[in-house]
Parts: sequence; C-alpha cells; structure tokens
Amino acid sequence: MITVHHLNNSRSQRVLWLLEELGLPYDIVRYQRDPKTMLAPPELRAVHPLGKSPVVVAEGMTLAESGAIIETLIERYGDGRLAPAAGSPEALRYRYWMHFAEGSAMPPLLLKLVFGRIESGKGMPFFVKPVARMIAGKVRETLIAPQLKAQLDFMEGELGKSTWFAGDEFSGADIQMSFPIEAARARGGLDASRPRLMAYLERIHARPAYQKALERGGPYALLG
Ligand SMILES: N[C@@H](CCC(=O)N[C@@H](CS)C(=O)NCC(=O)O)C(=O)O
Repeated sequence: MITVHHLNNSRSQRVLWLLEELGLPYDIVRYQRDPKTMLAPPELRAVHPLGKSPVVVAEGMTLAESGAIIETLIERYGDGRLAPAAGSPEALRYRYWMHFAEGSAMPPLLLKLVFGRIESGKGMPFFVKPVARMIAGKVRETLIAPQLKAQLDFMEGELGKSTWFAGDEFSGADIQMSFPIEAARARGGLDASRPRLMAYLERIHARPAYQKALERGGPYALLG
C-alpha cells in the first residue's frame, strides 16, 4: 500500500492526481497548515526530517521531493504509462520540465508570495512599514516580475510546439508542471493574455483523475 502524507493546499495534491492517473490504491494521512504561518505542522517532521509536503511511503521507502516522487512512482508502477520511451526526444523534454517546475518556475513564485506579504506591511510596526514596502516593491519590480514574465512567455511558447509539455502525450511532466502553472494563475500574473497556458489549465482540470484526486484530497486553493 502507498501512503501519501498530504498537506492541505499543497504540492501533495499532485501526487494524489498521479496515483489516480495510474489507478493505484493509496491511503492519505492528512495535515493542516498553520492558518497564520501557513507552515506544515511539526508532526510531518516525524515522517521526514524537513517536514515538507509531499512525503510518500511505499514498499518501506520514504520518498520526498515531488519530482523524485513522481518519477519513482511512474518507474515502479507506470508500466510504460505517463513517461516517454527512454532515449526519445520526448524523454529529454520530460526530464527538462520535471526539473524546471521546482528548479526554475517555483522560486520567483515563492519570492512573489514572500515579498507580497512584506509589501502588505501586515503585522509590522508602523515605523518600519514604509521602508519595508519600498524595498519589497523594488525587489518585485526589478527581480521578480521580469522573471515571472520571461518564464510565462517561455512556457506559452513551448505549448505552441505540442499539446503537452513533453510532447503529444500527457505525462508525469504535466503533473509536475501543474503546480507552478496553478500558482502562476493564482499570483504570478497568468491570465487570458496567455491563451495556451489557460487552455492547458482547463485541459488538466477536466481530466477525470484530476477531479477524483480533488475529491479524495479535499478543498484545494493556492495562495494568491
Ligand atoms: N521542492 C519541494 C518543495 C516542498 C514544499 O515546500 N512543500 C510545501 C507545500 S506546497 C510545504 O510543505 N510547505 C509547508 C512548510 O514549509 O512548512 C517539493 O517539490 O516537494
């Protein structure tokens, strides 16, 4: 049996979706974010030292890091599904997007979230607020916004080459890429001006396995 340690509104939703796509049975152990800090509760550290979601336990192995989890589950249980044939041009793209999602796409989205909070000045002493706002605004303008724009343009262009990120077949790379694209929709400026990415979101949301994973995982909303 596969156990998914699932944090609400988090990357572990991707793993539930993958398991639904593969039609595998699994158990869910649920964790709730602290409503103030949005951090995972300390109990998750009992499963993995970093206490981040997702963590999966399967066949006695404790797996962390979504890309590694997705690749491992597909290799072990995919039976040729959801990954391109080794050595094909699609396999190269599959690997690229599998790494791009967390290695390149997520960092500016996380910075946007953190600096957005600083810019809001919430919970800060009044005399610090103007300086904090000015610095955070500068970082947003000069560092975060240009990166987000460049990445969105790039992804929009890539989806002009094939239906899915690794080629014409849906794959684990699409599951991995779903999180940054959903986060970009929530807070990274993704809107109707990038029709391919918007259509892509609609396509993934319409998949029965995606819907099923939502039913199992519970309400899913990414921070705006
Ligand atoms: N790169 C890691 C990121 C893991 C991560 O940061 N997970 C977030 C949930 S989306 C988390 O656990 N946040 C709560 C916390 O940091 O306490 C992965 O893809 O698994």
